[in-house]
Amino acid sequence: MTHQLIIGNRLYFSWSLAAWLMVDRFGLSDYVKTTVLYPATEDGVGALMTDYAPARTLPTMITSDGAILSDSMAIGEELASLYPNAGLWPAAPLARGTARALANEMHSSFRGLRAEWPVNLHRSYAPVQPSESIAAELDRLEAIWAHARAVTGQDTPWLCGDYSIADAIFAPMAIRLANYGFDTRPATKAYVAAHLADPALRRWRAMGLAANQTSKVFEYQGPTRPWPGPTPLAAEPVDTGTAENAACPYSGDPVTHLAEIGQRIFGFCNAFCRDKTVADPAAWPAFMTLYRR
Ligand SMILES: N[C@@H](CCC(=O)N[C@@H](CS)C(=O)NCC(=O)O)C(=O)O
Repeated sequence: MTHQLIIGNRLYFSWSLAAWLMVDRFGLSDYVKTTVLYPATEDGVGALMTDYAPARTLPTMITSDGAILSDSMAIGEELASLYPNAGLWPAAPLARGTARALANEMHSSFRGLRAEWPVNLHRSYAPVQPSESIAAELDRLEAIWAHARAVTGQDTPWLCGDYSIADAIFAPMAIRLANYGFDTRPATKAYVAAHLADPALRRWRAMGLAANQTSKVFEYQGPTRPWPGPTPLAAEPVDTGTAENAACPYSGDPVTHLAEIGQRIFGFCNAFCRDKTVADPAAWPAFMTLYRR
């Protein structure tokens, strides 16, 4: 039973990130095949999606039964129904109700932040002074995050106990706060840092960096600063050398592309597998199993 998730450019498309996390973060990647579209502008999405009508926005999931879900929360809810044991929502009613309320508020609100501070996975910016309306939205964001933690009372980095749809849908917001330097108050800083360190989010970013489809259209104009997440292991593609491994850690196919990682040579079955690993080796469990051997 395979579903198809259609997403946008991983460097910029925030709702696509949320939906993809609802798949990858809950171990559902074997059931959902991902297709990436690269519209030249946000207005250009619909023109690329005529095969998926009536969907015209990203993300869209087409289920194995043919249901067309062109909305990130609908995708999350359907995945939660299809895979009830995957833990997309918390099991306990108090945590689940709180997670649902927060996720839906994220989905229906925070329009100022969404419009003024575009998400960017390949660069961050010198801290930006929030406008009055954005400052009010930031206060609201911090209030509901604090509320969720207080009522569910669990000692995890996430909002309602274990990572849930509520965290997946706030991941782009956490990146925004990091992008524009608003991750300063202690609880917010810790939550943003947890997202930036999360291996699933790091895999998404690594694939965006590997695809390298940068576009000025989606960029905020302002002075940049280094990426605020964990520094990846040093790695680079190389043309010559002998790989330690004969088979690609992902596909098991013969090695054709090489990278030097931690002063050792590893091989992969295509350029994308190599480049996504080079972008952040520690994000990839199959590679790290090989690396630690
Ligand atoms: N409510 C939708 C919003 C999706 C959305 O607005 N996606 C943007 C890209 S992030 C898009 O496809 N825009 C093109 C358009 O609206 O024509 C969801 O949650 O998935």
